[in-house]
Amino acid sequence: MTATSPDRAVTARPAAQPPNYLTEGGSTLRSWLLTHDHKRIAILYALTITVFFFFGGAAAAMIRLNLVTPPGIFAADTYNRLFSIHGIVMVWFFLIPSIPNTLGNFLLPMMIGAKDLAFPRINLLSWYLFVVAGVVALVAVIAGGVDTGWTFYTPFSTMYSNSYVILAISAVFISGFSSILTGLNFIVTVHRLRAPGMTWYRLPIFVWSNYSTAIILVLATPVLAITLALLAVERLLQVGIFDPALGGDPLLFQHLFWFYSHPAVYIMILPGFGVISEVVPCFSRKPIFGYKFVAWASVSFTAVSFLVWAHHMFVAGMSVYAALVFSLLSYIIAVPSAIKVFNWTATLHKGWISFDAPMLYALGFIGLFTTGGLSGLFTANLAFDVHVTDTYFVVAHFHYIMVGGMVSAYFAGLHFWWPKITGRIYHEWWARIAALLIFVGFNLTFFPQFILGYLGMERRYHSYPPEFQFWNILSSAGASILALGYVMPLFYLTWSLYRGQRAGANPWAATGLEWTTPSPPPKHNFDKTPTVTRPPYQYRPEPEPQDAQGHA
Ligand code: HEM
Ligand SMILES: [Cu+2]
Repeated sequence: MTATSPDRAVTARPAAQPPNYLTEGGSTLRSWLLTHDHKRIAILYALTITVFFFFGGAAAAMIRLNLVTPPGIFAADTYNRLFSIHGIVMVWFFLIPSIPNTLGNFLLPMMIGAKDLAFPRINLLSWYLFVVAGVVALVAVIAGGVDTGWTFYTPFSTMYSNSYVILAISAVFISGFSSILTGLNFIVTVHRLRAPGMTWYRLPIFVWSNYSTAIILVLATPVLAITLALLAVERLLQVGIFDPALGGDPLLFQHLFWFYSHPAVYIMILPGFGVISEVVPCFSRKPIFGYKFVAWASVSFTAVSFLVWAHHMFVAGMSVYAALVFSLLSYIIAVPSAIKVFNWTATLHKGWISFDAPMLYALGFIGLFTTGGLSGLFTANLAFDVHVTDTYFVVAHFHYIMVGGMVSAYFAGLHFWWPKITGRIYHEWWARIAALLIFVGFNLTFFPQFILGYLGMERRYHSYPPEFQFWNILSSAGASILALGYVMPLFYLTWSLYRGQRAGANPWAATGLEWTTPSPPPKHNFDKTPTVTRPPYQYRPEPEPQDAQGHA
């Protein structure tokens, strides 16, 4: 489909739009800041996390700038603060809230035929907590920063670091409450507010994914909260919990931290799986292959993600037998991931594929996530991991998944639902160019890091031996392309808000209840609660009569 395809049902109608959630209820700042509408709260979140994304991105740019030539332009201490704030902001203030709180908030009620989330006020509270947490994080940075890395390992963080650890962990602690409230809200909504006929097996995979994410949010986040509270107790009161000099156990911190943080990586990636599972069937014009397997693969992460945390600790000094068990369990977690990749691929097979921007991002996701997942199998291998722990190999692994995968999925979703959310159509060609730049820039940035790690370049150092410079230059060059790719949507998406064509109700001819509403949707989503009679993804594997253009 191209931007001019009649299938988009573009109404070049300059007249006033029918009332929708953007106009109903007022357009004052107050009406936004006190809104209970899940769609407006989604927009508030989107604006907030965009700020954090570029803030974290700025830190990343400085890191890559520093690494162009050893010994770099920043002192070791400044460098430590840069990568710490980069990690903290990207993990807790971008990745974790990214899809659930923006697209999830907007779409979850619409996809199940509900008027809102179960607890609209708590939803707003959740955003306020997030903003307070973000402000505390910024205060920590302005005060002088934190130098522990996003992992806050003890006893460095409790006894030795003289940076603003307490402020930083308070920020993460508060954001945790926001996560828990969102999780609870999603779980109750999916259980209680499904429209008549919306049985579990008629739920879009996006709902299954966000539901599974919500369960992990609720189960894992309290563990992080307790761990950070204990950290604060040791730092402030010198009570021996983690510091061996005080009779504590530093391994305990690592166990507790990763008991949260491994499941948290699935908090970050699962909603991305959900987006891809919507986009791939739509642009292949086929039902998703193996719906039940994909759905249950999502849910299985809520259990298996809690069983592998100690694979982050293979060299930390735990028993070799324990390491063996965690290594084996880590291989198991690859199974549901692989199921998803196989099923998306099978969905593409013999599909009527079109390469619109959301699909380009989605295809990018599949390739990059698979690369990240396969490198995870390398690190899950005990003998190999001893060699690459704390090197750039691990940095490459998780960036392939979290940036190549998750950020691409966020962009796929943002472009896919942009016409629904804003009622406008962005410029397709700019969007395709951005998707391509992001894919190329990403690989150029992070593939060299696999090589660097394998060659032995340690992570978290401001300088490195000269023989590593070649790959570092490539990586920094790639980062410039990547940055350009990330900045472009800011412009063409904003432009579309003012000058873009108006979108019809269903510009992609997609299935799903959200597409049955006007774009942008009215405040209460549905005038009449819909009754669901069919499973999702009832696409026909053939060209729509009008949209033969632009298909490959
Ligand atoms: C196929 C499934 C996966 C396997 C087998 C796997 C395995 C591993 C292992 C063994 C490590 C530790 C390496 C080391 O420190 O030496 C690791 C690190 C990491 N993985 Fe994965 N992983 C998988 C998927 C994921 C996913 C889906 C994400 C994120 C969405 C992720 C994010 C991370 C992060 C953030 C780290 C590094 C943490 C740090 O030290 O800062 N992984 N992975
Ligand atoms: Cu892990």
